[in-house]
Amino acid sequence: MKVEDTQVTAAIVKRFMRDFLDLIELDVAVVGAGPSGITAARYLAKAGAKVAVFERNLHVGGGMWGGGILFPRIVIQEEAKEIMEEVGVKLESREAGYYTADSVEAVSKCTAAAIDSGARVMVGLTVEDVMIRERDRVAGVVINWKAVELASLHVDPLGISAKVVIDATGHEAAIARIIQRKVPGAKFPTSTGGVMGEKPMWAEAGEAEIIHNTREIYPNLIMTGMAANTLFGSPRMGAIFGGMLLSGKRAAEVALEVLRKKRA
Ligand code: 48F
Repeated sequence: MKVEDTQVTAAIVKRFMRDFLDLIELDVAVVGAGPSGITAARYLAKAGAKVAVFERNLHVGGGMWGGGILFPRIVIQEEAKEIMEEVGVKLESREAGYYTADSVEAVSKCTAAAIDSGARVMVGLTVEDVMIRERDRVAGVVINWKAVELASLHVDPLGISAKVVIDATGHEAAIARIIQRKVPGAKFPTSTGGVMGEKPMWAEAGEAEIIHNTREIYPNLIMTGMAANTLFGSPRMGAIFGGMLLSGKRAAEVALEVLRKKRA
């Protein structure tokens, strides 16, 4: 078979540019491709929303790949069993209510299902800022290559518009922190009005609080996953992932509600 190097170049550039141009105006931009972000993206795409996930690493999966201390197995509770089964993850149960899964299988199948549902997953891109309109409304994300950030190059970023942004950045709650830093007077519905920071590990409390913490905390900005617990000062929970999956599903519901209100 004849292979022309320049044709390979042209095919990649043309395909990437076409795909990229198609996502510069989104219904929902999800920041972070961990379990909560990927799950939110799948439910949103399934419901017909135009959604893209921006992940700074080249790999997806966030903290789910490594299981507990690099034992690549994760625990899921009964309440989230269905979310794993929908994407075909095999679950084992030795004790009532606790299921285990292979974390590599879980990340791969959750991601494949999100993409098959129509979600776009962009890797190697850091969300370094947000776009704010009318002073207090999130209107999109500002992206740059993580490689640019690592090399400390002075390169300007690009803006992507989104009707809703989901902060699925895990322990950092990076998007909420950007707003706290850059928008004077911004107040979140926490007891301090700011990002409270996660509390020490307590799986039961963290899992119990995460769904309540999954909500719109600033116009058009929804928190999900560990970022939601970091915002509201709830505990972390270690290698149990039911709450992350349920929070991702809930974030998609909240985002669809925000989109519905905008259309009405
Ligand atoms: O940390 P992560 O997996 O978040 P999650 O979905 O799940 C948390 C669990 O993995 C675990 C846990 C279980 O009980 O507590 O920690 O809440 O995934 C967050 C993803 O966001 C990316 C980061 O690389 C990771 O893959 N990320 C963080 N900040 C940015 C970002 C950013 N500014 N731009 C793009 N990606």
